[in-house]
Amino acid sequence: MSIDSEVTTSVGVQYPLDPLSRAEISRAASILKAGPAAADSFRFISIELREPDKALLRAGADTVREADAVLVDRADGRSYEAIVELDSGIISKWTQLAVGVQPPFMLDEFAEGEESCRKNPEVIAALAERGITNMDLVCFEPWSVGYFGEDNEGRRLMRALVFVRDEPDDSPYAHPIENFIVIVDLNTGEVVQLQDDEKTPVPSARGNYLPKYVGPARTDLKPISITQPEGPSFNVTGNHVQWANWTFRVGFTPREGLVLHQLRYKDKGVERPVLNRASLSEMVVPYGDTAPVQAKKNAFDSGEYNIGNMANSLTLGCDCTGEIKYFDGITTDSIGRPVTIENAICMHEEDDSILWKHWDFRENTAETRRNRKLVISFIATVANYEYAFYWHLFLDGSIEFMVKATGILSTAGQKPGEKNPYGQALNNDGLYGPIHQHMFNVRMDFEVDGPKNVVYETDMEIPEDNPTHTAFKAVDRLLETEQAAIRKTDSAKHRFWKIANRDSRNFVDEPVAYRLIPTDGIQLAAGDESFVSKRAQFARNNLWVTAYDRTERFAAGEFPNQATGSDDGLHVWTKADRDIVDEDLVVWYTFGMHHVVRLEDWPVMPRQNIGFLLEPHGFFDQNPTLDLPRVSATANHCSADEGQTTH
Ligand code: ABN
Ligand code: CU
Repeated sequence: MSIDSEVTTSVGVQYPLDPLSRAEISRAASILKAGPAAADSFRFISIELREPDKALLRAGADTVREADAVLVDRADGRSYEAIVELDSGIISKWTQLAVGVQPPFMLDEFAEGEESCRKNPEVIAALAERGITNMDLVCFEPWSVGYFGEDNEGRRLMRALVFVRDEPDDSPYAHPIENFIVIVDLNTGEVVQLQDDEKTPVPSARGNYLPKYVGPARTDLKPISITQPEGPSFNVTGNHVQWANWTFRVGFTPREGLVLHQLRYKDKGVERPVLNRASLSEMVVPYGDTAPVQAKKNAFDSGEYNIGNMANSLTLGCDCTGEIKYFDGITTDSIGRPVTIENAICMHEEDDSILWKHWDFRENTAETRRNRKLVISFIATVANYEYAFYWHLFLDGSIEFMVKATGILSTAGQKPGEKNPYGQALNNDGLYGPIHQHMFNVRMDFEVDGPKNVVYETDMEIPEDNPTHTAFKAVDRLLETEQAAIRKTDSAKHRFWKIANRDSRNFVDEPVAYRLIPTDGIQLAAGDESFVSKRAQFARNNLWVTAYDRTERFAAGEFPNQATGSDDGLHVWTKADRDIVDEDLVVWYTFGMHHVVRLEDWPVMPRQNIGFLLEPHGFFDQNPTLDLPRVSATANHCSADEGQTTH
């Protein structure tokens, strides 16, 4: 087994929340290989920073660098969790997980699984029966088998959807081989099942978006150049960022991708905490089509595939424009070597139109201040789809989380002329896009002016005593326990939630707060009796609040791959119904997109924005941006030193 040359015993000077360096990953792997993971049959799934205890960090105590590792032993299919102390080399935990626990798939397993399908004689013969003989053009898309009530005897199983291209750069998604599924054991490489059912003709019309197929690009659009002649307004030291009044630390994990740590807003010279940690905790994409292949599609792209591992290396001018600061994402391959995803995280500023304006019509003067946002993002490719994840920080203390869903539909085939009621025909050749949802959950370890917070639900109410018939007011209801805090959005009540600190009072003696504006607050459409709903219970509701527990990290549990959903995740932890009043608490928000496929989503989908907002709500004593400068006069910016005289 090869061991990376960067093995070292020195870990250098880091902040305790900095992701593991390449050297630290190599060291953790070599310690495990010299110990319990000596056999060649071990596959590393992840080696990542074990974040130090928050109480220790807050107290400024010394912390040690530790790695959390997850491994699979291909010899017997058992999985393991380990903790390695990097300085001492001590393995402080080596735990065999229960039979059937399947950590996320690795990228190299995708390739190995596809290869197992491609060279399998039964698969080759069955495809030949369908007239498909060039195996190089066949794509076996490595989905997890998920869980549908069967006993998989602890096997690590990929359920390959199969597509065929006309030539290597032809889009496979135009040509699904419907009713043809290959199930592969990723530990043994064995094809365990071939499901070769009704021979629906493969749609032959192409669905390409490459210029060579589409034709010449239009020429009418003049360049837009974003220039910051004096450079960007952020300062970066290691993983620490300071921008406008904001400070935070950038993190990256294989499971979550981008993580924000210690997000604070400097107000009157004091750095006030808002979020201790925020990241995508899980997502699921369940399909509503009952066709046999489609009904089993539900991708937990974080917990089944480690979405951080699938982060793109971003390209200047394409993925982000302007004055960019990139951060690499460091992850692990199957043999424990560090893998650097260069430029995995992009950070830049964007103009964001006006922040505030008023024209004093009596004086004929106008004051306008422009907004700008700091964009911190990463983009992951999960086979067919791209998800671009953005945190936006604004000058007024607002925060936005946005997902741009793009890429290519996961398609299906029907007989030409048929009209599947659960999908949208994409052409007249049998290709259709089944209806589905993209559901996301973001975990936010709030710390609004300190660790002890409460959550209120704020609804618009019309009082019974309403003689003028005009009355409406906002009414706060304290959510006292975890069960009481399992909530759905209610747009008729203009519902939002406030995360407040009752020990920190604003100017008018109210608790300082941030509010969560629940945009895109949809819920899972699949019935409660479905397997996917039992596994993705986080998506049955929009708000969950838990008492902080460092082991509760991911909304559908630590290992949702092939799991039943019965013993881990938000719905299990909240059964304890812990007190969440004036406690260190974590807010989990589920939101999503109900993807009713349209023709315009083909052959590549224009981005759909999905997300939510966090806004200061009595956190500041007034608009915190009065000190913004007027926009300076330039040829194409309206401005005047003494105020504008037009509006
Ligand atoms: N979107 C499901 C998926 C993710 C990664 C690899 C294959 C399939
Ligand atoms: Cu979609």
